[in-house]
Amino acid sequence: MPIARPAPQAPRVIAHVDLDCFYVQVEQRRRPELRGLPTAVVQYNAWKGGGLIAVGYEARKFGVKRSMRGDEAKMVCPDIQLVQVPVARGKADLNLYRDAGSEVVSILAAKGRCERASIDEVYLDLTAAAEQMLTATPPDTLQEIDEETLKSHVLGLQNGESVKQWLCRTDADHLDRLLACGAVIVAELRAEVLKKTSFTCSAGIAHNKMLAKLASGIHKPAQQTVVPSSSVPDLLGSLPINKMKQLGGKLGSSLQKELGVATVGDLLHFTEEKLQELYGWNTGAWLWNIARGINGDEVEGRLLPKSHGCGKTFPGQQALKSLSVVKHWLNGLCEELSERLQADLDKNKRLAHTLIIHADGSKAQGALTKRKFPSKSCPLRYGTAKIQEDAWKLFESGLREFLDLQSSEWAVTSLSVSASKIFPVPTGTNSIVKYFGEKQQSYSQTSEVCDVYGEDTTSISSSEISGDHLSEASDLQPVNHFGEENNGCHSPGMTHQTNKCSTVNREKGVCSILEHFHPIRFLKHFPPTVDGGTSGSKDEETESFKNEDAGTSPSHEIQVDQQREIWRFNVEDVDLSIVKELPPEIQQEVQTWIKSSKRTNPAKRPGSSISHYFAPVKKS
Ligand code: DCP
Repeated sequence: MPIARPAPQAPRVIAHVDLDCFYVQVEQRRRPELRGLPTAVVQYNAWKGGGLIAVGYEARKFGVKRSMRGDEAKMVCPDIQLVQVPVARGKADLNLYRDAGSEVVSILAAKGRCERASIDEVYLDLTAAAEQMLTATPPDTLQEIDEETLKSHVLGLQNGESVKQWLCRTDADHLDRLLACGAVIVAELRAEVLKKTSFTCSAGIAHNKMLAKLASGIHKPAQQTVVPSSSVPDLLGSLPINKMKQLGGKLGSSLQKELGVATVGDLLHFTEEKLQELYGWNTGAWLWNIARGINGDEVEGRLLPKSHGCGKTFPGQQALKSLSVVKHWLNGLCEELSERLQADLDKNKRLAHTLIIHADGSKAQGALTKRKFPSKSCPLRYGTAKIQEDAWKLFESGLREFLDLQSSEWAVTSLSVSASKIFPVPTGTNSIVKYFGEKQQSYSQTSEVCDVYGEDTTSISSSEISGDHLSEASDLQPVNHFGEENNGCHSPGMTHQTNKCSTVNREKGVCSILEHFHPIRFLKHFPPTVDGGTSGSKDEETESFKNEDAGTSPSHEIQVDQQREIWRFNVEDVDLSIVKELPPEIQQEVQTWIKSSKRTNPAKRPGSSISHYFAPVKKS
């Protein structure tokens, strides 16, 4: 759902950079003999020459389109070079393209806050760089303006004014002068990308994300378009409503059918109150804003994806009809996901917290329920075998619900696994309580949306699962569980415990770390194991909990028995350097536990530290 955000107080300069026919460029760099030739990248699936997923601009001149299959493309362009997308584990392997996208991101990020919006798209907030340029070296003071900047398209140029004249106007308002600086900066960045990667890209430069994104697609390939404020009414007045992001679906159709709105500019005929009356307060306000080109969305400083996912479709005859075949494919997807999670951990020191599986399926005709295959999620355990095990349990659980206890024939037509809630590994200033807070938060969050026993996830759609989930919006941000004002007693995300903390501990006069270990019902289903794991059914979990503890002396554990529920924690898992960061009263409390525990049993269990929790399971 779109969110209505007011226009920012100060003007911004935002660029949207989009790589041209991206997969084709990556393949042409890999195989230079393809440069200049009509080229397309085809999906893995040889049927009718494979489906085209990227079409080079030389091939587009012949009328080749992404909707075609290879055979069809050959009919309109006999010389077309069809390159198959790399394949691993029987499905497309996009790592080559992801890595190529990362190369570009690292160049663009040099000039301002950078948000990687998809595998080949980036938003940049260039406000500071543009302000600085305007103060130090505005375009009119430059001895020469480079060719690439002069090739910019400036929307709404009047009376035969040239781009150079527009860029160098000294009587222009501050907004336009900032945009002129933005145009120079983006042209430099695009030249840098070309030099370092050999990729061309196109860009839009405007005062907000929405307008920058609209502009980047107007002139392609290898061009840039500037949107001065004065050109916005004309731009939106001619923009079909379904071309606007978030208006391609039901909302856009409703506007067309119910209100007769054909272009975004047509929305100007409605008051904000009317739009809110029809579509609700938020959506109504958002529609009113976009009609005027107002968009307050921030460029998020994010160079890495918010989630990782991989999936595969099995259309028609390829549909999966037995558990063993599903397991085969699911295992392959989990293996890929696990590799990517591990690479993210190694390279970026980030950990994912939630595993999600999504499937689409069909049932035999005459099945009693029309229920869709539900998405399922659970806390994520690192290690391929564990991800496979958990994903399989999630699938089985989803299948049970899908069939609604009826035994009917079924077929799976798409399958995907993804990992979300990816946060940096807590280090240095992160306290142990933050660490536990996040774990609890993660568990409780997941228990709210779904678990292996019941609810469906609503956070992720199949379309989002096809690759890097750069646009997923539901991720929690890491939370400072030890804010200055709360003295370690209050923890966002643990609000159910806050009252208890303030009442119980006010009586004691000290806030106890025990509060943060307070068990929640969900832990019964997913007890933390030595490696932070979860297990399947309730009975198995209890057993698993015991098994995991089998080699451990009970005296090495803190047992917190509250309300007859037990939360155990290995004392040796406490990283002493982290304990030192806790508030003094809690430090004292933990130190007392540690001392008493060591007195009871001085035996040392090897390799046990909090970092051990994160240690990935070695692949067998
Ligand atoms: N892609 C895909 N399947 C799709 C659409 C796109 O696999 N249905 C991949 C191939 C594209 C890449 O994503 O190269 C980026 O998609 P874009 O929509 O940005 O299209 P291109 O970059 O190919 O072309 P353009 O120059 O029009 O942006």
